[in-house]
Order: sequence, then structure tokens, then C-alpha cells
Amino acid sequence: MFSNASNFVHGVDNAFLFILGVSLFFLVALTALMIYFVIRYSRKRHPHAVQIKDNTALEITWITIPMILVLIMFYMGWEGFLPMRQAPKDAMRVVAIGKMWKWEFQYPGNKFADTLLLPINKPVKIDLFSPDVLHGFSVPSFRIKEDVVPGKNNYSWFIPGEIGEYDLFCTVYCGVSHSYMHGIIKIVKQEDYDKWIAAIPVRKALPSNNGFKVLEKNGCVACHSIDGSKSVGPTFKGIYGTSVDVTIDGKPQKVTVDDKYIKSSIYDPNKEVVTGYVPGMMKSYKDIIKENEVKEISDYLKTLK
Ligand SMILES: [Cu+2]
Repeated sequence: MFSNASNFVHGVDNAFLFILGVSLFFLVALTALMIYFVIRYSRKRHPHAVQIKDNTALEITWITIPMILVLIMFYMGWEGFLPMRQAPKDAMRVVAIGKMWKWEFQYPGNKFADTLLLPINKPVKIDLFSPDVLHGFSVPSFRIKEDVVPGKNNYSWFIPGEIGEYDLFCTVYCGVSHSYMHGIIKIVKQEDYDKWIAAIPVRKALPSNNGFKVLEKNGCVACHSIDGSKSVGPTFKGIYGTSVDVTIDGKPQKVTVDDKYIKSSIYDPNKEVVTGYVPGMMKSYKDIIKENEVKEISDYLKTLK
């Protein structure tokens, strides 16, 4: 009856089914007892209430039985949970990057993919990384759910046991497009995985430029790409020196992207929003990015042709 989608399905489902069974038993038993008492002790049949005092055997029973039941629940939950925090040392490593609002996966050798494709029956440790806000890494079929916290090294691991496609959800409300933050996990045969990973091009190492470091440190590149791809905010590629349409106080205008505009976009990001992008998405970095760092960003953007 259990699926073999991951090695955690049995442990989690055992605890779940036990708790569900106990709850159903008490739901039915207590409801039946209530109905019985309502009839048995109605005023018609039982006009005078009787006071009952102390029943040691009964009290011991209703303390002991529930205690044993909840201890079993705890034990089963613990048994299911513990292995989730014990990733094998030789597990394959993939970094899952959860960002507003998509999942991206970084494989060894600086290869990136939008789908988490993995070989069957091979333990994999997923390092969870967020450049911006809280996200949740949840794969219901695998019975896995872990928080993806900026600045914290969290992880998940599992052994996929069945070939197929599984849903990956973000389970922490992370902003406007949270509901679109959906990913696919594909489990395939080892040889298919080998072919797939070999075909992915190696992404060039990130620039070691000072301006880029400021952008990276502050999470800017989570919303502004440097390769021209569309994201939450306008891409940085080729933007310097161009003229863009912006909306100022509700009126469309044209501005040239120069040092002055870049500084104003960092310190007062909602004043001149590029047309087509949602105002209010970016906070001011006034006390976070220093003036000399703003200059470094400008210099870096000049090089992004
Ligand atoms: Cu999210």
C-alpha cells in the first residue's frame, strides 16, 4: 500500500496512519458514547442526578492508556524523522536555490537546471539556499518538507525509489508570485541522468568584480539577472547608458540609465520604476549599500554589455 517514491514514505506514513487510526477510533467511540448517554440519562429515564465520587481504577486507566498512545505517536514520529537528518556521507550533492519565485538547481561542476533531475536509487543531499526571503522545499510524494532560510545552511536528503515526475512546492508564503513557485523533480535511470547532465553547459564562473560582489552580497541578482533573462526586476545586462521608460508619479517618462539614475534606483527604488514592473517590489538600500559601493555597481554595470 505504501509507495516507494522515497525512503521516507514508510516512516512518515506509519506515524500518520497510526495517529489517524487512533483519532478515528476515538471520534467514533466518543460520539457513540455521547449519543448513548444522552438517551440513557435523559430526564425521562433518569430524573435525578447521582453524584459519583472517586474511582481510582478508572482514573489510572484514563491516564495510562492515552499516555501510552501519545508515547507511541512520539516514537513513530521520531523514527520517521530521525533518518531525515542523517544524510549519508557519500550522497550526491545538489544545491536547490529557492528565490522569488522559482527553483533553480546547481549541480557539481557549476551546471544549472530548472528541473531537479536525479538518478533512481541513489542517495542525494540537497543543500537548500535562499538569496532573498524564506521559502519552503516540499515534495509531498517524498514526504519531505524543509525550510529554505536565507543565511542558514539547511538541507534535505532522500533516495528516490521510483521513476517518475514529482511536484516540488514552495510552502512558505514568500511574496506576490509565491503560488507560481513550483518545480518538477524527475527521477530517471542512471544512464539517462548521465546523458542529461553531460549535455548541460558549464556556467561561466561568476565575475570577481567589486561591483558584482556588492550586488551578490545584497541579493540583488536574485531579481535582476546579469545575462539578459527576465526576472522580477529589469536585467542589468546592457542597461547602462540606455534610455528606459519609467513611471514617475503615475506619468510615463524617459530617463537615461546613468550613475545618477542607478543611485536613485538603489536608494529610492519606487520613485522611478521601469514601465512594466511592479512598484513596491524593492526596498530602499539607503542604509545598506554605501555611496562608494553604489559607484562600484555603476562601474560594473558599464561592463555588462
Ligand atoms: Cu517561495
